Amino acid sequence: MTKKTALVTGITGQDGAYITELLLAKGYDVHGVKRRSSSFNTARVDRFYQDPLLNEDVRFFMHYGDMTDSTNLIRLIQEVQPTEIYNLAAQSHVQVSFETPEYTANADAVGTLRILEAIRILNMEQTTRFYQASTSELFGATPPPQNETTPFYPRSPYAVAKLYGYWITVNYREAYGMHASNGILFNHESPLRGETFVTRKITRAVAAIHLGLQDRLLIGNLGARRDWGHARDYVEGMWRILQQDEPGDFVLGTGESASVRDFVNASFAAVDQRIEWRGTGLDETGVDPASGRVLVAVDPKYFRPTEVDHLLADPTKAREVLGWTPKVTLAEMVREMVASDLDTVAAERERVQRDDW
Ligand code: NDP
Ligand code: GDR
Repeated sequence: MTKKTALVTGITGQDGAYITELLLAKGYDVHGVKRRSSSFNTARVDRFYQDPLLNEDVRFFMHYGDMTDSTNLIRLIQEVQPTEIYNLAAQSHVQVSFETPEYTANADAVGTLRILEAIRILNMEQTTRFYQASTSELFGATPPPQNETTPFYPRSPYAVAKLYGYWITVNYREAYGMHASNGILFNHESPLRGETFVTRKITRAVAAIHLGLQDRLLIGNLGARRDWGHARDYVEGMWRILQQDEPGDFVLGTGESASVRDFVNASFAAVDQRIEWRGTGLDETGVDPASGRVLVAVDPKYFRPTEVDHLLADPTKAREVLGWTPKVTLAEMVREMVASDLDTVAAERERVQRDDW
C-alpha cells in the first residue's frame, strides 16, 4: 500500500488543527502550509511539532506558502507529492470579506484554481485526491432546509468567491477526471474557533463577564439562525469524502438550527446565568433578571450589508453514502467552549496581573 501523505492548506486555522490530529492518528504524513506572519500564528498546531533531532520518524511538516502565490503552490505540491490535498485555507470571515472583497476572491476563488492547476501541471490528476472547503454560505438567501440540490444564492464577497471554488472543483473533476470533491460544510465551532466568529465571541465574553473582566457583550443580528456542529466531527466527514471510490459533493450539517440569541442563552446558562430579553430591534437587551444589569446589547456595527438569515442542513446524503453523523450536540459544544474560555480568560488575567508592576 502506498504511504498516505496529506497536504493541508490553512493548517494554522481551526479545521487545520483538527484534521492534523485526525490524519496523524490514521498514520498519515501531514504537510501543512502556513503563511509568513510578523507574530506567531501556529498556536493551534504547535502541539504536533516533532523535533527532528529527537524523532527518527517525523510525520508532521510545515512549509511557508500562500494561496496567492502559484509558483509556491506548484513547488510545494511537487516536493510533497501528496496523495490527498485538503484545501482549507481561506479568508474565511464573511463580514471581513465586505471590507476586503478583492483579496478574498484572490485567496478563496483563484487560490482554489491555483491548486487544481498545479495538480494538472504536475500530471498528478490520477495520484492526488482533492478536497475543497465549500460552505453553506453558498445557499445564502435560499430558504432551508438546504442539501446538495438546493440552488445557490451567495450573499457576500466571501460566498461568491467560494462559489467559484465550488464550481472550479466540479469542472476539474469533469474535465480532467480528477478525484476532486466539495464538502459543503455548515457552521462548525470548537474551543479553537477564531475569536471574531459569533460563537467564540459569545463564549469568550460570557467567560470574561463571569470573571468580572468585561461589562457586557456587544452583538449584531440576534435573529440569524445557523446549523452549528463541532469541528472535530466535520473533519472526520472531510476525510471520509476523500476515501470514497468516486468523488462528489456532500452537505455536512446536523439537521438542526438555533438562533444567535439561543446561543447566547445557552452560553450564559453554562455559568448558571439566566438572561431576560427586553426591548426589540436595536434596543433589545439581555438582562440579568436578579440585578437588572444589562449583559448583552445590540451594536449595529456588527450588522452585515446583506445577511444570511437561516441555514439548516439536510445531511441525508452524507449519512447514507459516507455513513457520517455528527456526534457532539450543540449543548455539549457550548459547555465545552465556555469551560475552555473560562480557563483561557483566567490565564490571561493571571498573566496581566503578573506583568503589572
Ligand atoms: P480559519 O479562519 O480558522 O482558518 C483559515 C486558514 O487559512 C488559516 O490557517 C489561515 O492562516 C489560512 N489562510 C488565510 N488566507 C491565506 C492565504 N492567503 N494563504 C495561505 N493561507 C491562508 O477557518 P476554519 O478553519 O474555520 O475553516 C477552514 C476552511 O473551511 C475555510 O476555507 C473556511 O472558509 C471553510 N469553511 C469553514 C466553516 C466553519 O464553520 N468553520 C464552514 C464551511 C466552510 P492564518 O492562521 O495565518 O490566518
Ligand atoms: P458565518 O459565521 O458568517 O455564518 O460564517 P459568524 O459566526 O461570523 O456569523 C454567524 C451569524 O451571527 C451573526 N452575528 C455576528 N457575527 C459575528 N461574527 N459577530 C457578531 O458580533 C455577530 N452578531 C451577530 C452574523 O450576522 C451571522 O448571521 C462562518 C465562517 O466560518 C465561514 O467561513 C463559513 O463558511 C460559514 O460559517 C459556514
